[in-house]
Order: sequence, then C-alpha cells, then structure tokens
Amino acid sequence: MAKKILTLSIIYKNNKILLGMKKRGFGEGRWNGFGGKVEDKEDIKEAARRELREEAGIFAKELEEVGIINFEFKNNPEILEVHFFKADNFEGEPLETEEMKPRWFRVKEIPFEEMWPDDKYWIPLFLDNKRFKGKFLFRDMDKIVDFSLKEVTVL
Ligand code: 6OG
Repeated sequence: MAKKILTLSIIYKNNKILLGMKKRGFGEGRWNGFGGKVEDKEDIKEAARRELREEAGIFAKELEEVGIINFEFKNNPEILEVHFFKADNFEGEPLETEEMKPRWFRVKEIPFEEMWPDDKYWIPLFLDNKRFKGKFLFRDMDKIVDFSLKEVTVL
C-alpha cells in the first residue's frame, strides 16, 4: 500500500503553542502545526525544520520527535505516516506565508473545533510531554470511524 511520510511540528513555549491557519491545500481552513511531505532521501527531522522555515519563517535548532500517527481515509489506499515534532525554542519571528497564518494559543484556548478531529486525542499527550503512536481511520475529512492511540516510551 502506498505510504506518504509527512511531518508536523508544534512550538510549545511559555504555556502557549504556535499553530498556523492552513490557507490552501490539504487541511485548508484548519489550525494545525507546520509541516508537509518529506522529500525522497530527505532526513525526516530535516524535513520538519525545512517546513517550519518555509511555512512560518522560523528556524528550530532542537526539534524532538514525539509521536508517529498513521492516517487512512476510507476508499483511499494511501497511508499518511505523520511524524510529530516539538520545539521549545526557535530563531526568527513567525510570519504569515502563502500557506499558513501563524498565531499563538494559550493551551486552555486551543481551537479544537477548527482543527483536525484527531487533534483532541493526541494534543493532551503532546502537552504532557508524552510520546505517542497511533492510527486513525477517517471517513471524508471530518469523521473518525476508528482509531487507536497509545503512549510509548520509545518511538
Ligand atoms: P501538505 O500536504 O500541506 O501537508 N496532516 C494532519 N494533521 C492532523 N492534525 N491531522 C490529520 O489527520 C492530518 N493529515 C495530515 C501533515 C499536510 C500537513 O497536514 C498534516 C502535514 O503537516 C488526517 O504538505
């Protein structure tokens, strides 16, 4: 089955997280971390750094991989393997790009209603400094029909 490797990075600093409103393409209209497709032969963490730079204009030297989730959509054989990264520091100032409009959210004000429906499950683990692995099966873009998610010590 075809598998696509993607990254998703969230900056978590001073009890706030940095999200971006996706302005176009997959996930348009939703707040999400920054990320995208890993290129052929590209290191996954390097890809995460590149996407943070391209989509938010910031450079994160120390990125920690904290989770891996496989996403599948009914009637679509492609699996999206998303690698999640966290950083508490970065250089530069987040700026709006063609793809994303960045904004800081206090952890108590995370806009789950305007995010992918899986986020309410893994974000609490993310905020709690846990590592996680899981898979989600979607019908269309907004219904989870099945999922599993567990905390792990090693990815
Ligand atoms: P581009 O195709 O724009 O990258 N992504 C998801 N993020 C969440 N929270 N839930 C999902 O559930 C997702 N599926 C994909 C990975 C797409 C970006 O969207 C993330 C990438 O960061 C289905 O290059």
